[in-house]
Amino acid sequence: TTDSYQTGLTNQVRGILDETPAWDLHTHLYPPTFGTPLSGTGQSAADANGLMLWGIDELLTYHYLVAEVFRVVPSRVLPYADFWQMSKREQADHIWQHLFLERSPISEACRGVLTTLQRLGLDPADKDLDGYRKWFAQQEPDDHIDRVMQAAGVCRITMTNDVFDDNERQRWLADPTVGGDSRFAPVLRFDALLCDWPAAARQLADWGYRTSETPSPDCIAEVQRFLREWIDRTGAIYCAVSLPPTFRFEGPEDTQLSSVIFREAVLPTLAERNLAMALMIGVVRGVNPRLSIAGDGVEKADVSSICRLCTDFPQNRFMVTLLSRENQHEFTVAARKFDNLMPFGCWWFLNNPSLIEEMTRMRMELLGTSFAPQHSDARVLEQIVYKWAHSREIIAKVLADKYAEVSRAGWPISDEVIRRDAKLLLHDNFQEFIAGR
Ligand code: RAT
Ligand code: ZN
Repeated sequence: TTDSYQTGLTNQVRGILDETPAWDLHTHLYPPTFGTPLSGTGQSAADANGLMLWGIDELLTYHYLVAEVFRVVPSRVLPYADFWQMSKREQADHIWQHLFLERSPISEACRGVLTTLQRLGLDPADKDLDGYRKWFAQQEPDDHIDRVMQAAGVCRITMTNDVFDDNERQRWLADPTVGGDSRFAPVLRFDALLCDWPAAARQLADWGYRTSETPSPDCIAEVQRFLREWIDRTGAIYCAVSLPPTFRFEGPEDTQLSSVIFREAVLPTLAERNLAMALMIGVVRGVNPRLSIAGDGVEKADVSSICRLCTDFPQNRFMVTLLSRENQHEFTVAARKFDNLMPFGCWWFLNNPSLIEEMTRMRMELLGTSFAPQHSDARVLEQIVYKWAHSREIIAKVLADKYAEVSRAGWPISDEVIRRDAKLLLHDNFQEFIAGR
């Protein structure tokens, strides 16, 4: 029957997708060389400001869950400042109590913790937070990364290396080999250059670059020198910024300082180095600043600015993801017009099953297999397990529907065909795009 044919096909596609290694093209994860705040048994002393976040307390205090717990225990009851003063462990206890024990953990971020525990071989039904803590404390971080990548089906993790984050910057300066773990690919991130040029100009001047608030040709040359030095130091495979919904690019006449920096310093340097530029557009920072990193929101971005960039800079390649659902159709159509534009991922507030399905379906219908459907945006190592498990399931479902449609039109689908397409979607489209092929 058609129904059992469809079920068989979905299982076949799911099986192949599960076996196909994914290159996670945007995360906030780091190898142990950047320091790890949770010391396992095999590990030297913990580094309180270490950047490699992992373990159950980090999973439970993910900023998505911080936002959710304040809906249940409002700041009228537990003031924001009191929450932020709690230790990580106390925050985790609080979130576990209110979002997992006293309510059902059905939000995507809660469910993610369950999937992660389960796929690491722990039993969510134990509801034994201290038991989970013991298990994580027994893991040696370096081996644990291998195990987690295996469980997630991820063969490479892409970092976000923020040059304006002092904690991270110092680590690159102190140890040139800090980024040498081949499981992790570096990405140079510099939001401040495009979001707050006057502040960035002062910072660069402090670091010894001859920058000024009004970008003269000399200043542009200095920003280029800064970018080249950090591209070389990190070995970045692409460069990235996240931008507010108000971001506009209006061509050569645009006199906004950040546009001048983008046009004259950033894009020419990237073209010279053959590096793609990732733009993540639509975040409104600090809608509720008292929630700190959990307090950002979303608004619609301007797709015509992306088209303008792709037109004016044919020597550059743009990887783009937009945070607003309302932008997705217009943006996917834009991707049909520009071969130097690669749509990627279902970002942040869009990383929910219903929206992933809708976006993936639309992208396949408009772009075939020529896009990068997902990235994890993981901040805590083990999150790649659930983010990829949940997304693979949806990508499989949509892909199977599409295969069923073409096979009804007489086009044969085989394991080999599915394997080829899975590899494109989870790995090769991104790899080829950043390589400039
Ligand atoms: O998804 C997130 O965790 C956000 O907080 C941001 O990191 C966002 O993904 C970004 O890269 O700016
Ligand atoms: Zn991110």
